Amino acid sequence: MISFGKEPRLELPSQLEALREAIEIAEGRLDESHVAFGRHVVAKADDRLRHGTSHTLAAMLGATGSGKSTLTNALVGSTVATTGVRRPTTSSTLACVWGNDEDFEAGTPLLDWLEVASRHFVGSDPLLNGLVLLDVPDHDSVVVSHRLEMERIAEHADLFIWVTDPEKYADAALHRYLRFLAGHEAVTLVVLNKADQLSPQDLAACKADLTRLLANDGLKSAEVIALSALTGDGVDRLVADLGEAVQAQRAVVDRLRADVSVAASELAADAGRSKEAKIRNRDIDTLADGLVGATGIDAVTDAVAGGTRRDAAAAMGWPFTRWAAKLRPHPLRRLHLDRGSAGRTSLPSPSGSQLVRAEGAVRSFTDQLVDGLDAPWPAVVRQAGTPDRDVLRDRLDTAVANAVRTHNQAKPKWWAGIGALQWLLALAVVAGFVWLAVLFALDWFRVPDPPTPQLFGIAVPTLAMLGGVALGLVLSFIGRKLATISAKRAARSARKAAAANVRAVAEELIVEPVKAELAGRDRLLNLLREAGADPRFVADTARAL
Ligand SMILES: Nc1nc2c(ncn2[C@@H]2O[C@H](COP(=O)(O)OP(=O)(O)OP(=O)(O)O)[C@@H](O)[C@H]2O)c(=O)[nH]1
Ligand SMILES: [Mg+2]
Repeated sequence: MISFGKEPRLELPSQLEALREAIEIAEGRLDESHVAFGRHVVAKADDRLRHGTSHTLAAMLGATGSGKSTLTNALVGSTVATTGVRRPTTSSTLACVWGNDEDFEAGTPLLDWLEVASRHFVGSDPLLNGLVLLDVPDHDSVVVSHRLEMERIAEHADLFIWVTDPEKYADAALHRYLRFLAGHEAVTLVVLNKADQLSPQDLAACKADLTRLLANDGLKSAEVIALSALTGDGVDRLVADLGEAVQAQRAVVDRLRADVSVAASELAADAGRSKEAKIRNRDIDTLADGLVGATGIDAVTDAVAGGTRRDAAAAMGWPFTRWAAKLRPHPLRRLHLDRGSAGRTSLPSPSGSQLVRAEGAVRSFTDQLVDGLDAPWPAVVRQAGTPDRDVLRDRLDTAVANAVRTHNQAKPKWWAGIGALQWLLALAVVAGFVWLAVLFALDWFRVPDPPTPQLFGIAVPTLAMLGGVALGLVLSFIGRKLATISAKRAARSARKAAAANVRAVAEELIVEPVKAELAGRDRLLNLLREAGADPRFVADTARAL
């Protein structure tokens, strides 16, 4: 009996879809040959399903002389296949089709796809209608083309009938193929032919031995059908099994489902075990901190502080010396960081050690994430989370520059107040000076002095001039002190804004790609499970069929 096994969770179309999507993710990440095998399986399944499931391609496979052609004739009921003593006999595949005329017609595209030219129309048999029996060349003669043809047909068949005999049933060549078929048990029949050559006891022993060997190959529930193609003994049992398979029209789907499972299993073996890799907020903080340190942020905040002090001096300084503050270039403009500037800053390029620190921060971030993940994910995640050095440098530079450029560089209102006071005091100084100059001139021309008002016993012009100078200097001293506090505050908030921008860059260039890679990995593992991955089916050589 063909065992159809446990009903898998998903039907073939869903399994195929899962494999198709898994391959997209696996591309470039998992073993290239396994990805290629998966693609091949999907393409073959699409091709086979296009021809429907009403015909079942049953391939007669086995060593030369095992009796494949004789058994074909026995099943057909007449001599359609050449049998012989001279080995090997069959050199090209013969297809025998059961059914009515329409069935034969309908099977033509399928046989064209299979590229089998010799076709025999058997006729109608209610049990076997829909069966396409393929008498295939051997796999073990010296003729290499026979083996290639056998493998080609086995690749496309829906059902395998492995024919062996008491002499050859333990041959390594046969069991090498059978081992590839782990996972294909539902579509595998094993025939022990030439039963007529053995006594009932020897036949039972031989059958038991072959059953044991099959179990070793991974075909644990395979049943051996002992028969004689020559005498016809036991052939009815094979006919019954074939009839059941053809009626159920399940072999096409079961064969493809087994292929999909094998392909998924190989990819799953590459993809490793599933293990959660969580990105914590504090890890992103540490990463962002590490990157801020690599941006030359100190030079920037120094420039912000210096710029603030310079602006404060220009706004609140002593009017008679205020112009001097404007002679020096503005620190922010010098770094190309003033409001309205664009493009790269003139910050010095990060030093070697700064870059090493930045890359170290990136590496620590990815390293702790991939710790404990199976290959290839540590390398894949590291690569996803390692931005190009120049890109990272440019983006960090822009992040810092934008933070400062869009940062509030407006001058506080109280600066204007103190500035106005300074002008008033300067006006008093000038007025006092002019007044005194007039008095001096009058005295010089011996014109009698007009009465000069006094305050606290000092002439008002003198008081205005000296008091204005003294108060102006004191006010500019106080202004400088207050500007220092403003400068510190501005530097602090510029640093905060720059750090926020750097964090956004870290999220975009490092965290998000890493997240996407980890999500892709989880998705891939799920898809492979859906496609029917099973560790028992992993045999690299499965693609030989
Ligand atoms: N005694 C005995 N001989 C058989 C039986 N089946 C086949 N033979 C003989 O085994 C020889 C080979 O049979 P074939 O049917 O040509 O074998 P084949 O597997 O098609 O061989 P290739 O086409 O070379 O791969 C022939 O001489 C058959 O008569 C059987 O059940 N009993
Ligand atoms: Mg033959």
